Parts: sequence; C-alpha cells; structure tokens
Amino acid sequence: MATKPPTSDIDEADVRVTRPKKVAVGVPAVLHALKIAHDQMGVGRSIQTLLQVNQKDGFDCPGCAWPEEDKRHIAEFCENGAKAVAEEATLRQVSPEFFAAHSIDELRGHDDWWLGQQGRLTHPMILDEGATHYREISWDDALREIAESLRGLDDPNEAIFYTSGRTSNEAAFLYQLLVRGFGTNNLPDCSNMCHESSGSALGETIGIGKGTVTIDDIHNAELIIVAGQNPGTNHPRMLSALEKAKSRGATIIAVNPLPEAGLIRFENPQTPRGVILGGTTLADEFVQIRLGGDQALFQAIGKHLLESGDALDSAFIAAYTSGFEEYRHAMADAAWPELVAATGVPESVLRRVGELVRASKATIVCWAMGLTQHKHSVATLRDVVNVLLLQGNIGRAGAGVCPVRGHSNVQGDRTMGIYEKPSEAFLSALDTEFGFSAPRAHGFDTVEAIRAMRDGKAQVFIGMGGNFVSATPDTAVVEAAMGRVGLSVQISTKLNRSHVVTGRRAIILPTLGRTDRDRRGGREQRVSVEDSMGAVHASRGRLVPPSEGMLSEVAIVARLCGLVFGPDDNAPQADWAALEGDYGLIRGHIARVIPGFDDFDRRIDKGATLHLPNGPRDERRFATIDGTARFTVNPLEYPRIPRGRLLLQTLRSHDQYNTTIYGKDDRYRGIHGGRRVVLVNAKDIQVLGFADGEIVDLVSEWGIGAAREERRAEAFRIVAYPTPQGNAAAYYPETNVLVPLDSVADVSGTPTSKSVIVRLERRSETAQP
Ligand SMILES: Nc1nc2c(c(=O)[nH]1)N[C@H]1C(S)=C(S)[C@@H](COP(=O)(O)OP(=O)(O)OC[C@H]3O[C@@H](n4cnc5c(=O)[nH]c(N)nc54)[C@H](O)[C@@H]3O)O[C@H]1N2
Ligand SMILES: Nc1nc2c(c(=O)[nH]1)N[C@H]1C(S)=C(S)[C@@H](COP(=O)(O)OP(=O)(O)OC[C@H]3O[C@@H](n4cnc5c(=O)[nH]c(N)nc54)[C@H](O)[C@@H]3O)O[C@H]1N2
Ligand SMILES: [Mo]
Repeated sequence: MATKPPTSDIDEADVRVTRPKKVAVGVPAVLHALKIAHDQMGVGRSIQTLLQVNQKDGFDCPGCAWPEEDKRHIAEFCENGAKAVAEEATLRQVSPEFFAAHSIDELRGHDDWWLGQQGRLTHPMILDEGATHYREISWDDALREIAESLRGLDDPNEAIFYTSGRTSNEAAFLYQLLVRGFGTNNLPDCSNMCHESSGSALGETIGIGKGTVTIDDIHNAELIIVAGQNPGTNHPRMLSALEKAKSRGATIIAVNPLPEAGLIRFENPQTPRGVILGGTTLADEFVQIRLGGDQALFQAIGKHLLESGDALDSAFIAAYTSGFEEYRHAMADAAWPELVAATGVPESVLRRVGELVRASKATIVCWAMGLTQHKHSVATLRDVVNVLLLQGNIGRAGAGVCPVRGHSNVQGDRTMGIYEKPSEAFLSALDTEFGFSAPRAHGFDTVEAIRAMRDGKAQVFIGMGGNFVSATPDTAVVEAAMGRVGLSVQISTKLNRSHVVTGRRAIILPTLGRTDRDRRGGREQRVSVEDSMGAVHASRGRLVPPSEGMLSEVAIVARLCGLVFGPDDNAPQADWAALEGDYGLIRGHIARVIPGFDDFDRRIDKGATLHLPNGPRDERRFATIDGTARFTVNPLEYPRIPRGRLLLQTLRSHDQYNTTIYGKDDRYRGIHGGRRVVLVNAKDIQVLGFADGEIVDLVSEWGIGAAREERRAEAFRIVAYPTPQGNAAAYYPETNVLVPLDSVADVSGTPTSKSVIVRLERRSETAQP
C-alpha cells in the first residue's frame, strides 16, 4: 500500500541540519513567538490577545492542558502557546470566494501546513455529491441537511460523532446529549489515540482515570520522573514548574530515547535569572531508554525497592492495597539481564535510578505519548502504579501519578461524557435529568469507527473539531473509509485535510475559537475548561469573530438538538433555544448530572476555580472493583526488532500542533526547512548501508506469512541523530500512513504510534513515478 504525499509536501531536499540544542525556551523563543503572532495578527491584535492568555478574566490557552499557577505572570504564555493563539486569532480568512477559486482536487494536492496557513473559516459551505467545488449554504439549510441525513439513517449507530479536545465543557456536554438523544454511544475522540492507555491503567488500579497531583505537588516533590514526554516543545510551562521544584531541592529523572532540549537545560524567560544566568539544568539523570523499554524500567525500580526492603510504606500497603504478595513474587522472578536487554540501559544505571526512588519520600511520575502509544502501554502504566504504591506515593503531598494531557480541554470533554463506554451512573443521571432513556450499548472508539466506515457500516460522520483524516493511523485506509460515508460534517475553526478528503457529500460549519468573543442571547457568554490536574475554570474570548453570524459550538449543537429530536422520540427534554442563549443553564444541567460541579454556574461567574473531587488524592479512596489500590502482575513485554529493521516512533516537531503545522523547522533538534526526515542512529545508518543525508522511503511491515502487509511513506531524508541503536524517529502526521489500523495497544485500543517496524529503502530500488 503506498500513498503519494500531497505535492506541496515534498520538501526533503530543502532540509538543513544543525546540531541539536540543549537549552530550551529563553529569549529567542519569545522573539520567535512574537514574530509568528505579528505575521498572523498584526501588532494591536497580538498585544491585545497575548496579554489575555491564561489570565483570570481572559481565555484559556488552546495550546496545552498544563494548569495555570494561582499567581499569574503578566504574560502567562509560552512560545508554543503564542503560536497556537496566533494560528487561531489570525486575520487571514478562508471565505466563500476562496472555495470558488480552488477546486477540491486542487486543495487535496496541498499539505496540512498550506491548508492551515490559509486562515479562519468564515461561512458554512457544502460540497454536493459529484461537485468540484464547495458552495456557500445558509446556517439554517446546512443544519437542516445534517438533521435530515441523521434522521434518514436506518439505525442511529450508523452515525459517528468524533470530538477533538478543544471543545468547551458546555459544548461537550450538549454534544454528548445530542448523540445519546439521537440513540448511539458512537463518541470516538482524540483521547482514544492519546491518553486512553493512562485512563485504562489508572481506572483499573486506583479507581480514577486521571492524574492525582496538583501543581503544588509538583513544586513540593522530592523526585519527579518525566518519562516519554517532550515538555520543552509540548508543555513548555511545565518547565517552570519543574524549575521551581528543582529550586526547592527536587531531583529530576528524564526517561527518553532522545536527549530532548528543555529536559536537559531550561531558560525561564519570565525570571531575570533564567535569562541572565543561562538557565537551570533540569534533569539530574537522563536515562536513554529504548523505545518501549519503560515497563522493564519500572519493573527494575520495583525489584530494586523490594530487594532493599527498608524503602516500603508497609502501613499504606496493608491499609489500602491488594495484590502485594503476587507482585512481590513476580518481581523476585524478574531477571536483571532481561530488564537490561529491554531497556538498553546498564544494570548499574537501573540500580542508580532505583536508589533515587528509594531515597525519595515523595515521588511523582509524569508521562505522555512515549508511554501510551505502545502495544503494552497499559501494562507499562500498571507497572508505574506498582512502583508508586510500594512507597505509598498516592494521596500524599508531593507525590502521585501525573499523565500530562494534550489538548487543552481533552480531560474536561471526558468528564462531560464524551466517551464511547459511558458508566451506568452517568447514563442514569442523564436519563433522570432529561426525561429520556440513553442507549446502553457501547459505541465505537476511533479505530472501530474507521473500521465501520471502511466496511460501509457508517453513513454519517460528524467531527466536533479535530482533523480525523490526518490524525488517525493508516492514512490510505482512512481516506478510502471517509470516501464511503454519505455525509461528512466538520465543525472547525481552520481548514484542514478532513475538509478536502470527505464523504460523498460534505458540510463545513465554521465555529468560534477560544479567543473569539461569544455574544448570544444579548450578552457575552463564558465557557469552562478542565486542565490536566482536574481544575475547572472559565474562559472568555474578546476578539471580534472572523465573520458576522458565526455560531459557537454550543449554538450549533443546541440547534441540531432542536432539529434532530422529533416530538414523539425517546429524546431529551429541554428548551434548546434557551440553552443557546444562556450557557449558565447548561452549567445548571451539568451540576445536576456530574458529581463535583455543585453551584457550578455561580462559581464560574465569580471567577472561581473548581477542584474536582479526586478520591485517591483527597482521601486515599480507591473506587476500584474491590475498593483497594491494586498491585498488578504484568508479564514483561518489549518490542523485538527483526534484523535489518528499525523501530520507528512518530512524534511532534517544535513547529506544529498535532496536524496543524506552524512551520517547517524543529529548532531544538536542529532540523530546518522540511519535515520529511527520519532520525537514525549513526551506527545503524552505516550497518544498514546508507549515508547521512540520503533520501529513502520508509516501508512499514506488519503481520507475518501470507498476512504480511507493507505500507510506504515516500522520500524521507536520513538524519544521523543520537537515538538508541535500532530506534528511529519521524514526524506525525506524515508518517501516519505507516501505522497499521490493527496495530493497537492491548486493552486501550490506542494506535501504536511510537512503535512501528520499518525498513529503509533506497529510492532507486522503488519504481519511481
Ligand atoms: N506545541 C505543541 N504542544 C502540544 C502538542 C503539539 O503538537 N504541539 N500536542 C498536544 C497533545 S494532543 C499531546 S498528546 C501532547 C504530546 O506531548 P508528547 O508526548 O511530549 O509528544 P510527542 O512529540 O509525541 O513526544 C513523545 C516523547 O516521548 C518520547 N518517547 C517516544 N517513545 C518512547 C518510549 O518508548 N519511552 C520513552 N520513555 N519515551 C518515548 C519521544 O522521544 C518524545 O520525547 O502535547 C500537547 N501539546
Ligand atoms: N502517528 C501519530 N498519530 C497521532 C499521534 C502521534 O503521536 N503519532 N498523536 C495522537 C494524539 S495524542 C492526538 S490528541 C490526535 C489529535 O487529533 P485531532 O485532535 O483530531 O487533531 P488536531 O490536529 O489537534 O485538530 C486540529 C483541528 O481542530 C480544529 N480546531 C481547532 N480549534 C478548534 C476549536 O476551538 N473548535 C473546533 N470545533 N475546532 C477547532 C481546526 O480546524 C484544526 O485544523 O492525533 C493522534 N495521532
Ligand atoms: Mo493528544
């Protein structure tokens, strides 16, 4: 299977490579951000906007889900937050005239970078079956078309309702109500590809699918392990928190195949010391682990703690946990040589890390995609929990689990019920509040949704934000699957690939973003979001929206509820027009359905932050099947790499937000002017018979024997890079074509984006176009 990259994406020949950077952030980063802001927004709008990022009466930065500290800096943003804001608050526009000038075929020839650069969507558009161009359509007609298509389905389960994690709590709550009122739980979301493995492992072992730490815990930890995460790029404000912890004496261990800038050294642009003294060395220990070796690392730590004996919190283990004896036996049987082989890290280093953990009285483990996107991710995270339980590091100040979430409201969307496997408690509360009976059968997750579309079992696709076609694995399969759908609808701020690779008919509904002023029912509305640590607060944009008559996500969904639910249906009962005119009424419903939101609207109105209840953190209460925190036994797994092959991780550059590409540089890694690069260890380049700088195809191999499949991504420049031998790295989404749809994590179903077996192939060996 081979797919051609869009023609404007061929850039590998322009790539320039310099030495990777050790220092992250600092003044150059701020200047870079201001330049991008200025290009997109102009001077006045830049200042007006950037000063409101993450301020108490401003808007929540759409960049990442890292929490704000209680005392805000005047400029509470980072380089990449500023880029995210500029991208949304841009003055560039994609108007009906733009669509008249560019055919759908032409647009398909452009990559996500070009598409995103065109600006904000301004008017509802429709692509009729067989048409060459989108045409303008009124809001009323567009919404009616969608409602009619939904009502015309034989079975509600033929519709798929995707969500990306920027959607506000109010819009998300109403959206899941629309979907369940319509009669399905088909609510796949970006979380399925992101932290689903964290939710699966944590829900089962400690009884909550979220982290258990606050920002104060980070500041007060004695030891912080940052595993499988690149905060210098993806959560820059986390570096300030790590710096503070460090200044109070914390030890930091970075676990990563790559020596990422920022973990190694960090200059804080918000303190003069950061600028003048050249920054803080954050990581005391850098463990350069092999891809997928983390389960072995945490088993090694557990084994070391058990062997040392004196490091355990026996009172905690006795009072709160189950399964300790089984775990202890399993770790006694774990063999050091195998732990060394799996991690690629010498026993002496594994023991040294074990010692640092042993010596700490308050340990936090932070992680992101490096731990969640492997076949054995859930097992890995269960082993992380095991290590923390040994020392009672859950529900203690300065200690706990910290999955660092991606999208700025991805956690809130789940709290609001965007989930294909909702709990009975949630559904019955919903039933009571709205006088209907929500469907109980589980819906499709992201990968299952793709299969259903591919197999002709889904006829309507609705995307509440996101870029389904580019973000999901196995691009060629997804593009074909999307083409089989009768109607695809995208509710979006910016143009992306999912608007040009569509169902037989397609509708674009432009919507307001975080930075936009939202006037409904004669007054300015606020929305709310939940950060990575379970704190909920208000967000209010101030900018004039890109065009008149644009609808917010809430208004779009409220109107769809009014059109989709018939008077005789088993459908939720509410005054949809009233909800559209006053989001406070939606908060009232949320308060009655979801625990922890008491008096929600009044508190949001007063600018308060709600700290949602967190059983393990607040009172060491573990809502698992037996009410204990559960030690688990997880047979050791790690990827085996066949001879002559490499294990590829697909990751983010410094100049992108998921499928939104800001530019073609990855400054910290020394890559400039192009994205089609593959980072390979210098020894591997030599052993495999290639040269640094050579252009190759990446061919992924999946399955064995007759079932073996190949997928090809064309034209990547080899860059010699300090990644462990046998491991390679390249950017997503260009490499999504290589990730097989069926290659998913056990239990969570997350695509294994950090673990793809590939071979490099010389371009001359392939049939050239
Ligand atoms: N600027 C910016 N910010 C973002 C995003 C963005 O695209 N741009 N995306 C947002 C989203 S949705 C998310 S989920 C987060 C993602 O945040 P990250 O998870 O930091 O993102 P990735 O680029 O996927 O980086 C994965 C990191 O894990 C390492 N890694 C890969 N495999 C392994 C492994 O097997 N073991 C270990 N120990 N490490 C491994 C990689 O080398 C890399 O440093 O960021 C959010 N914030
Ligand atoms: N190979 C590989 N694949 C991956 C990953 C990986 O590491 N490797 N990471 C995975 C992860 S962690 C994630 S989270 C997913 C991301 O998957 P998605 O969330 O689907 O993708 P994004 O690129 O974040 O979506 C960007 C689009 O969202 C729309 N948008 C932005 N803001 C708003 C808003 O406020 N409202 C609305 N309605 N629309 C808005 C814009 O149109 C923009 O083009 O990708 C996953 N895919
Ligand atoms: Mo994510």
